[in-house]
Order: sequence, then C-alpha cells, then structure tokens
Amino acid sequence: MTSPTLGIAMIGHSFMGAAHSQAWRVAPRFFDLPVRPVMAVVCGRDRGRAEAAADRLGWASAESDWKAVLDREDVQVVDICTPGDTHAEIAIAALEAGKHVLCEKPLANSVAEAEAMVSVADRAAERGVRAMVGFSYRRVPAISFARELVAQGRLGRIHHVRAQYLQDWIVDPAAPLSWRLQKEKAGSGALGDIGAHIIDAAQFIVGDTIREVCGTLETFVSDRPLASVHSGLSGTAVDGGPTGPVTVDDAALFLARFTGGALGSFEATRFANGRKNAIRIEVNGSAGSLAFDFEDMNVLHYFDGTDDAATAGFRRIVVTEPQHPYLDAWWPAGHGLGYEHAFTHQAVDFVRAVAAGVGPTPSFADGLQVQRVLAAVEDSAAARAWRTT
Ligand code: SOE
Repeated sequence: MTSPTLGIAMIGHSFMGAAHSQAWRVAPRFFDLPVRPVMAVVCGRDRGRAEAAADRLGWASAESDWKAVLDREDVQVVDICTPGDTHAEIAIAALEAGKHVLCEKPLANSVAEAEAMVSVADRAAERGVRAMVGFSYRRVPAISFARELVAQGRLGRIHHVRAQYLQDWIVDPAAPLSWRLQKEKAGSGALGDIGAHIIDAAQFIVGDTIREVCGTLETFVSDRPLASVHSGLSGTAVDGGPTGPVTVDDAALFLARFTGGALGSFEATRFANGRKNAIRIEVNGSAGSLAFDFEDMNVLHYFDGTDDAATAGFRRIVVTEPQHPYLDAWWPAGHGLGYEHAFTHQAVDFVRAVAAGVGPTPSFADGLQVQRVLAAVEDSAAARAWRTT
C-alpha cells in the first residue's frame, strides 16, 4: 500500500531553501512518517534560477509567482524561506488558501505583522490548517535534551540563563550590503536574525518566557558596497562600486528577566571575529547547570549539584545515544549529527503534527512572543531603559 502524501511548495531557494530542501528530501528516508512529503514545487522570482534550483535541490517543478502555487492541488504545505519582508503576505495568503505553513524565523519584520499572522493562523486552525515558525535550533538533539533535563527538575529552580550567538561574516567593512543588512527587508540585524534564535532556544530549554529586557544595539560599519552578486550569506561587491547605508544593528546585547524569576543575558553579534556560528547557552539552577556550544553541537555539559563535592564536575554528555531526542533514526552512538539535521527534525515534527491534526510548535503565537521580545529590546535600546515584552 502506498502512503498518503503531503505536497510541499517552497518559496525561496537560497541558503535556507537549500537547508529546507535537504530536510524534505531526507526526512521520509530516515524517519517513519504517517504521510510522505513530496517536493512538488520550488518558487523564486526568476524562473531560470528557480528551475535550476529545482534541478539542484530535488524539486519536481518550478514557479516564478508564489501566488500560483496556492492554486495548485498538488500543494498542501507552503514552506516560506524568503526574507522577512514577505513572510506575512505569503503566510496569510497561504493559510487563507487552506495550505499548512512552515515559515522561517523571525516570524515577521514587526509585531503588527506577526499579530496579523497569528490571528489568521488561529482562524485557519479551526479548519484544521496548521502553522509553524522555523526556529530550527530547538531540534538540535543536545538542545532538545537540555529541555528534557530541565523539565525533569534536574536543575531545580532556574537562576541564570546566559546565551550568545556569535558570527563574524560581516566583520570586513568590504562585505556587501546584502538583504540581511537592510531594515526594510530583514526587520532588524543580528538581533532578529540570530538573537531571535537564542531567545527561542533559551526559552525552550527553561520552559519559561522573557518578560522584561534592557538592551543596547550597535552598528559598527554604517555604509557598505552594494552587492553585485547575491550568493551565500554575504554575496560579492564590485571594488570601488556604489555603496549604501546599513540600516540594521550589527550587534545586540540585552539583559532579561524571565517570568519565573531567572535572570538572563543575551548577546547576538556578526562581529565576533573568528566565531562562525557559535551558539552558547548556559543555564544555572539550584540543583545543577547545563552548558551547550553549537561549535561542539553533539555535546551537552551537565553539572549535577547533588554529586559528592569531591568528585563533582561538569559531565560531558555525548548526545548521540538512541535514547536521546531524534537519535534512534540516525547513526550508531558516537556518529554525530550536523547543522542540517535540525531542519530534518523540524520537517519530521511538522509532518507528524499535520498528520495528527494537532498544532505544531513553535506556533505562530510563539513566533509573535519572540517578536515582542525583539521589539522590546529595540525600544529599550532607543530609550536606554527597561521595557516589558
Ligand atoms: C545568518 O546569520 C544565518 O544564516 C541565519 O539567518 C540563520 O538563521 C542561522 O541558522 C545561521 O546564520
């Protein structure tokens, strides 16, 4: 008997599109899924490039107008991998057309857009149409496992959450003005692009939300060459060519108070020279601590405060055992996973939720809550004062 299928349309085919394509390709081959995702169509503004992407990434067809995919009967899911300025319009239209939606993070470019998306998603859910925002790092097994340990009470009462997301891809002032550096396209800079990830991951691990923030933002390089070729993260620029203003933050730092009483400190920067994709999260509780670093992503450090003081110490847990989250579908213990696997797990969880008729997480409402934290950090930085979320 052939299994039922779920036709996927992916909008956008750059870096995130490639990561999502890999996830859709691999998910049904390693995980038992109740329905089989079918890579029906990839969409990009330039038909030639969309067709080349379809060929390269494994999509059955290509479209150049995202509205056209909403009319296709072979499409049940719209996967949005475009810059933030198009998320709200595409997600709302897709949900209203009865398509399930997976939308890249951050959910939108403003709280108002995210609110509109949540209200449409709530109405769609009444018709069995599902929506999820793609905070992929939740699905790194060590991060999922960290959440399990906190939920089991292994850390006791949470006192501190320390989170950093460190990159360096624009430390060179000659790096071009790509869309991630333009407010009208990206909403914000390091804050929304990578700060949003650590906000979500930290809240996910501790099972609590940020209620108050005090932040500061900085743009170290305020003018950059225009990108002549858009590829990878940064693209390339012509030497001596025209320049334009950077309209987002290069770095964002903030203090936070969690609803449950924990104190947080967050740092998101694209200027941490030498740090390519370092996501560091440490949580200290009354009964123990946890520490994670994406640069060693198969490892979780755990300190059990009830151990005998003479032999106590951080335990280096290699999160590759079959009993760890998602691991039973993969390789024998010790054969680690990589960046792309989190996207595969995201696709798996999304498909399972859709098939089960339940709301996938993180929901659009979760995305809105993160958006409120981002907006509060921006307000706080402008006012040089604490702001509630
Ligand atoms: C660029 O900072 C980026 O590609 C982010 O947009 C992604 O969300 C992150 O996973 C890697 O870095």
